[in-house]
Amino acid sequence: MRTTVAAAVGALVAASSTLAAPSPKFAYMKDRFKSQRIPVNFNLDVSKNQYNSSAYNLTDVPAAPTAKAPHKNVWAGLSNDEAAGVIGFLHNQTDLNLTAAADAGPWDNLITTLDILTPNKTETLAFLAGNASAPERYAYATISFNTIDEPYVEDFIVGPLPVSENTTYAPYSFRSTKGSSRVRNYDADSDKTYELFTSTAQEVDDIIEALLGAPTDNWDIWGIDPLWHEDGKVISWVGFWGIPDSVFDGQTLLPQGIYMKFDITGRDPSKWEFLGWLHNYVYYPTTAAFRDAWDKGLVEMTTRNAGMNSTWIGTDRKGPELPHDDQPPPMQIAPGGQRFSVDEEEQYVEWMDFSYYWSFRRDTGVRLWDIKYKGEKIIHELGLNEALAHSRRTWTRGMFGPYSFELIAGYDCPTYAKFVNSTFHANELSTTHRNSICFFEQDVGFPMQRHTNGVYASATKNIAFTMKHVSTVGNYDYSFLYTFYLDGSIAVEVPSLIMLSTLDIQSAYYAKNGEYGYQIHDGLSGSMHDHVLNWKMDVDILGTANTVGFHTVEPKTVKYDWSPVERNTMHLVRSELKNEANGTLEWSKNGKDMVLVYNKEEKNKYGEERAWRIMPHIGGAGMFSTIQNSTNAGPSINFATSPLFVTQYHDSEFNSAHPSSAYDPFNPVIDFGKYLNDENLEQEDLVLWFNLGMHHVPHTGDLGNTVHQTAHAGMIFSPHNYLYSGPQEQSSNMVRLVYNTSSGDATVDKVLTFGGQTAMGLFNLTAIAPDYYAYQGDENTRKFPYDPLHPYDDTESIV
Ligand SMILES: *[C@@H]1O[C@H](CO)[C@@H](O)[C@H](O)[C@H]1NC(C)=O
Ligand SMILES: *[C@@H]1O[C@H](CO)[C@@H](O)[C@H](O)[C@H]1NC(C)=O
Ligand SMILES: *[C@@H]1O[C@H](CO)[C@@H](O)[C@H](O)[C@H]1NC(C)=O
Ligand SMILES: *[C@@H]1O[C@H](CO)[C@@H](O)[C@H](O)[C@H]1NC(C)=O
Ligand SMILES: *[C@@H]1O[C@H](CO)[C@@H](O)[C@H](O)[C@H]1NC(C)=O
Ligand SMILES: *[C@@H]1O[C@H](CO)[C@@H](O)[C@H](O)[C@H]1NC(C)=O
Ligand SMILES: *[C@@H]1O[C@H](CO)[C@@H](O)[C@H](O)[C@H]1NC(C)=O
Ligand SMILES: *[C@@H]1O[C@H](CO)[C@@H](O)[C@H](O)[C@H]1NC(C)=O
Ligand SMILES: *[C@@H]1O[C@H](CO)[C@@H](O)[C@H](O)[C@H]1NC(C)=O
Ligand SMILES: *[C@@H]1O[C@H](CO)[C@@H](O)[C@H](O)[C@H]1NC(C)=O
Ligand SMILES: *[C@@H]1O[C@H](CO)[C@@H](O)[C@H](O)[C@H]1NC(C)=O
Ligand SMILES: *[C@@H]1O[C@H](CO)[C@@H](O)[C@H](O)[C@H]1NC(C)=O
Ligand SMILES: [Cu+2]
Repeated sequence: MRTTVAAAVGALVAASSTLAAPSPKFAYMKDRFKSQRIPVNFNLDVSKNQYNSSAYNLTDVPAAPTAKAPHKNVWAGLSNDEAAGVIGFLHNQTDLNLTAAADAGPWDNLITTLDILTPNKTETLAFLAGNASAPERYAYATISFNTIDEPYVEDFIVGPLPVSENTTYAPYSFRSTKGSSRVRNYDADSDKTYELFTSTAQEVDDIIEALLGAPTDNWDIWGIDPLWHEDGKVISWVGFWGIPDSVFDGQTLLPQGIYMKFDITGRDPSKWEFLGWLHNYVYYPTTAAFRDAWDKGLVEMTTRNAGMNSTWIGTDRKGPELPHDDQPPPMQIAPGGQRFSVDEEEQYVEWMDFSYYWSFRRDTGVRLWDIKYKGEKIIHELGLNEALAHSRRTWTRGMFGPYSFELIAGYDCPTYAKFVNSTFHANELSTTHRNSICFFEQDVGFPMQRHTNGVYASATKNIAFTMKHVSTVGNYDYSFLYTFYLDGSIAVEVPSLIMLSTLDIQSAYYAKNGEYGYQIHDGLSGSMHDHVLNWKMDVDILGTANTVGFHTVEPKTVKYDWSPVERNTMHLVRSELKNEANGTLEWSKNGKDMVLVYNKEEKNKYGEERAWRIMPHIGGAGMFSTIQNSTNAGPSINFATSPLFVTQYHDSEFNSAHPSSAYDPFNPVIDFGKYLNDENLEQEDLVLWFNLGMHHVPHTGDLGNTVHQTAHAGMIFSPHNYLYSGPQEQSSNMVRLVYNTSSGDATVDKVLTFGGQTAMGLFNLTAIAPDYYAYQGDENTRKFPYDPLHPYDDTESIV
């Protein structure tokens, strides 16, 4: 039997790699293979499968295939016309008292963002099953209400679309755990607070100049986000930051170690208060106290973080050139052309036995929908919910769409990738990022399967299909990859490249700081923090009634009839998740649990559930926030408290976080903790929420950028007893070399290629060299007033 042979060969390999000379046992095994008469052809048609040196002519590359989506993409974002209709409709609602975004000041109401309201799954499934027409389209708009003393933001549902006499608007509250998406905005007056920050600093301009080398005007001054809430007061900590003397935006590497604390409660600047100076771990509660200490020579002069005029914050090549590095490196080409099909109109893709739809949202970027494998749905929805950077400061954004810029062919994606646009709507503008999503196949670099024995050597290429986009949110560049493999696996990966962040209060400066990070440059500590990225995976394995099972390997001591002594062995223990009370999970120590999802009614012929397994794949998969019960972010980041959660699906439990929560983190629109109650998880529609990320203690290697190689995390989802064998066996890109075993020297008698084609001929690399001068910026179309023929271009105002 196959497994027996594999086990025997495993032993053989182990023996040969550990022993210098073949042991008698090894020799015996080798002979056994030699004498074995393995039929080389099985039932293959050898003439068809024999290696043909002229198999594939490069001059004859087929055109890229196109797909026709089986149905309308009901998750697709708003079209420009839909967005314009919604904005025009809202401006007509006198109750909202809106000012055009382009004219709005801090005391005007305005529409900030607009997106599709994802339809309820119940309606969507009926449509997908052909039982109902497509769900009506609705938008949701986030409106900032600023004409009042207690400003707030709130989301509104607008629809049905397109706008007609039937269109109405109403607060969007059914997906909030507090029953409302209204959030107080405590930071509506940044123009006025900025005036206060600078005028306060200017009072000690002489000290600033003596400590930092230049007076206040020469520094950027900005505060924390979100603001802190202490004893009912709204607190801003404000720091001095160096202004880089180049195009490199390394400002977050240039904290100057002087901080001011303000109480900016309310909208009346006359009631705001300066609360103190912080320098070198000494807190001065008044400017007078700071000046007094200075005059007495008690303020210690510390090493300056004066890097703005040097190249260390930049990303350009530095240092001696590496050997042979001036020669072009290996590269991948696609000699056979594109082997997947895309329906750009409906945002639908097919590759091998996979198909799915995609959508693009302003808050979370790309999402995948209705992922099918071999014709069966396995995942209804897969996408990012929120990313968190947390230390003594906290940072969440919920805005990955706006920063999903054009990709760099040949670097982000191979030159042969298919590139498509993405569009988002904010500030009454619709912005299209050209070529910001790419699709490509590539050879992963190691075979999907390989084997050598006494009579043959075989291998299957590991060709994977990836969809990718990159969001550069401030100083973080997150690459988001969805990769599909021939063995049925689907991986979610985030290599993130971080223009190093040192946003922590005080600890960013190097002083007395070993407990919070390493000193990484003159006057600079790489302050430690966590990155947590939360994902939603709405699984539907052979129907929506699903169960999570744990198949755990445990040690066991057994007394067998056939053995006089007890034997220490291992066994498989099966259990199932019953209830959301137990739905907060950690990855088990020693990887002993296999976490499976299946429909209990769907067993294979051996009586095993046809399952899919989720497991950590790369790097910081399965991590979670070190800081629990965050003093900064409170319940708004409850999604980050454990590596994996399982909940029962509800149309109302759509996301684990909400972008507006950062305004008032202790009263979040969505408190993910509230999703976990006592609901049943057995044979229900289930959602898995998992975290990827890293505990980031920046070291000198993080300068100027934290690199993708180690700041990389991924999760993988694979068939488990789902099929009767490994589906990679279907790939034609497999070879088997059959040796002649009769003579002493191995010679290859036959090469079986199974229909796979070897590309032959000359490939014109010039024709695929990217034209980097064709890289383009954004295209913006103003929606109010709306004039699609005269797009308005302003690449600065991207939110
Ligand atoms: C090899 O390929 C060429 C060109 O496609 C074809 O004409 C020929 O029949 C093939 N030979 C075999 C043995 O398949
Ligand atoms: C490949 O195509 C070129 C150009 O059409 C032709 O000259 C050449 O004969 C072809 N080679 C084979 C093996 O078919
Ligand atoms: C808004 O009101 C104006 C004036 O009544 C009307 O012409 C326009 O069609 C309305 N727009 C929408 C989208 O309702
Ligand atoms: C409408 O907004 C303006 C500012 O844009 C404000 O001055 C005015 O008081 C508001 N009207 C009402 C009725 O709230
Ligand atoms: C669609 O209709 C069929 C036949 O009435 C029913 O069995 C099935 O459950 C329906 N599916 C959905 C998703 O509505
Ligand atoms: C508005 O709703 C009514 C009643 O449902 C319907 O008859 C009419 O066709 C709708 N109008 C539009 C423009 O959809
Ligand atoms: C940086 O360079 C500018 C001139 O390019 C100079 O004016 C400034 O003083 C320099 N700053 C520091 C901190 O060296
Ligand atoms: C991508 O965006 C550019 C610029 O707006 C546009 O010219 C092009 O047609 C778009 N491509 C598609 C497929 O929509
Ligand atoms: C499930 O949670 C309940 C309540 O927290 C606890 O008593 C029980 O032991 C848990 N069961 C399992 C299997 O973990
Ligand atoms: C979170 O911290 C607050 C304040 O320190 C405390 O009152 C509360 O009990 C804590 N909650 C949990 C769940 O630990
Ligand atoms: C979607 O589901 C929510 C929550 O169950 C419900 O309140 C809402 O009415 C549904 N929307 C539609 C259009 O059915
Ligand atoms: C290779 O491609 C370049 C650019 O498309 C073209 O100018 C050149 O003629 C091609 N060379 C050959 C040998 O086909
Ligand atoms: Cu980091």
